[in-house]
Amino acid sequence: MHIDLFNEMAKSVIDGEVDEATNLAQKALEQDIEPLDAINNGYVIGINDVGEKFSKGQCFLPELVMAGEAMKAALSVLEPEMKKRGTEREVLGNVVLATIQGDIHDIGKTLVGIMLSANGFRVFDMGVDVKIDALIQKSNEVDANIIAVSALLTTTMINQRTLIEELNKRGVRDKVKVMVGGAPVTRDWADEIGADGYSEDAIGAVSVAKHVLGHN
Ligand code: B1M
Repeated sequence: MHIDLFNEMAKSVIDGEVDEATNLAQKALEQDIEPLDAINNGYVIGINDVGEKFSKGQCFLPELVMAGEAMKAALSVLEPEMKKRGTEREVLGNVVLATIQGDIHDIGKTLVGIMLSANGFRVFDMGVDVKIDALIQKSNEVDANIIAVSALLTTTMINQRTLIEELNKRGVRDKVKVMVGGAPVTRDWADEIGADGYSEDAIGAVSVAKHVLGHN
């Protein structure tokens, strides 16, 4: 059922075709296909394929970024319709996402956000250079299950530690899991600072997020 259309959706993401992804999402609505089916059977297949290829070094960053753009374009057509129909996806958890204080690198963090939301997490992307206090406030406000922080500089990864220390100081460390990532971040660093999860890439961040919340 609708297999050809789903395949075209996956391909539009793999090819990074924003207009095509948008058109196919509109076509799905015209054909009365459930938006959730279009997302799960079409676009998610595409973004996961590109994510896996990227982590194996089989495709380049611009392809991943374009795939993310196509995915976002399709979701922007389908998600409002899902809200109207009351068929919103099962939410696996609320994630407050940011690049940590002092750091303005955006791309990796945004890809992590795309992969997490494509796979069922509700992501509150606070952008870059986000102060620790603001992260904790947002986490309280949206009752976050995970605070996910990216750092690209050896000078800013230290703020991932400060975040965890601050959560401890405020007595809220047990209320939220902390995931860390970014080019200079390693599993050893994550263990040293007491983070709950670490992934070296955006596709891995999905399984780590599921794992820390006990979804697998
Ligand atoms: Co900057 N920069 N940069 N930079 N920059 C690096 C990181 C650097 C390694 C370049 C170098 O010297 N070789 C170096 C850091 C050195 C260090 O500390 N060890 C560096 C520097 C020094 C700087 C400035 C200080 C330069 C200056 O002004 N003197 C400055 C920083 C300013 C600041 O932040 N306060 C700066 C600025 C910039 C630009 C603005 C020009 C630009 C960013 C544009 C933007 O983001 N919109 C930029 C860029 C593009 C880079 C490089 C070239 C590429 C970063 C990138 O986007 N990678 C980078 C060199 C490099 O890494 N090759 C470099 C692609 C992206 C997909 O990968 O972000 O690693 P990444 O994300 C991956 C994984 O790490 C993981 O998943 C992603 C996808 O698989 N991941 C997570 C990321 N976050 C995760 C979170 C998770 C889980 C996984 O869970 C929470």
